[in-house]
Amino acid sequence: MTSVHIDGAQLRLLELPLRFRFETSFGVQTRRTILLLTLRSGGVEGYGESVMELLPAYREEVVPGAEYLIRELLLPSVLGRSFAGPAELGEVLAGFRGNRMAKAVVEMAFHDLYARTLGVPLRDLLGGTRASVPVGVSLGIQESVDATVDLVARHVEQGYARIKLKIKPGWDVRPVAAVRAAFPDLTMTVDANSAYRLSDSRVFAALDELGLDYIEQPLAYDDLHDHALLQGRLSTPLCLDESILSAQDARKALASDAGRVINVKPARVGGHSESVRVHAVAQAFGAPLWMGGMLEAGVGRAHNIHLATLPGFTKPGDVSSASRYWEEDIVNEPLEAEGGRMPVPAGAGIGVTLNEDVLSRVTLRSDEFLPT
Ligand code: OSB
Ligand code: MG
Repeated sequence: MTSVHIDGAQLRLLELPLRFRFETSFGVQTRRTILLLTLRSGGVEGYGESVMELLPAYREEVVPGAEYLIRELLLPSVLGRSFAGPAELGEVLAGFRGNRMAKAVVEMAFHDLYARTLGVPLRDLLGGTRASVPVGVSLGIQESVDATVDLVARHVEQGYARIKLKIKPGWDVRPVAAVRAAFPDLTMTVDANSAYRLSDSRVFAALDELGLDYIEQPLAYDDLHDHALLQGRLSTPLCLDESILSAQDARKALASDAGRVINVKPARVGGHSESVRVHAVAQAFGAPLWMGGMLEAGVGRAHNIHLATLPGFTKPGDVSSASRYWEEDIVNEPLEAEGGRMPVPAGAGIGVTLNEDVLSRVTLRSDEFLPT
């Protein structure tokens, strides 16, 4: 087993403007604030990108908290040490509770570093096989029903294999029914980001009639119990996103029928190793998976694509073309979908290189770390 010694790190804070205003039930995003971690070993580098936001809206973690933990706790506990693989590094991180998104920055950067040291694509290290992965697109809340139908039409033309519409109370059945009327055969889903309660039975009954592939995270992020009650009343499968932070969460959710589909975001569950365990649980239950997204820039997007090559990721993911999110991405390689599929970036590790020119313009802060 190859041992990789972490001999240096760089942590950058970036601010990247989105090409669109992204409205969900929990708020509006117009930019991403990103922690970009480089781990070094000899001449080799591995990269990790954060997904948490500035405010605790999707889950609890926030950028300043993650930055503090990465600097003061996570990097000091791995710098200057050798690991015989990602599992060994994972054991160190498992010594700290929660904060899975912060840990995932380090865990995923190490996966990339380790795969690049071995000279293999990250996909191979994770047990993936496919050369491309199925992709859909997640569309934010628009200002009118007409604007929603137009936006869907543009993305259908681009070949996305599934359209997901963000919904919130007051913006649900009307836009979704209009899109369904315009596109009777479209593979469609909705994502509520925890905005509803079990008592919103009229909305759920109406959505249940619209031929949705699934309803994503309708109820509270910490409430599997009510999701199970709701699933019992609907024929449309529920998909869990925010509720699943681990393979154990996935097991409990699937065993109690709180959902029948799982959105995997490696950053949400603490990284690739836990994602592979979530995948194994879902496979054991016969539940389909798909790759979620958190509006990632090129590093996070490349990580997600590699993980999505595992065989259980049968439904289209939210790893859409990078050019729809960014005027300029932080990596040199274009990550563009075609015909509803995203090709896996070729080469070792995650298969992308940093665009230092773009990075120099979007970096707010940068710090170097050496073993003490
Ligand atoms: O719930 O899946 C979500 C973006 C930010 C936070 C949460 C979610 C999302 C998306 C966008 O739906 C997916 C993407 O295009 O990256
Ligand atoms: Mg979601």
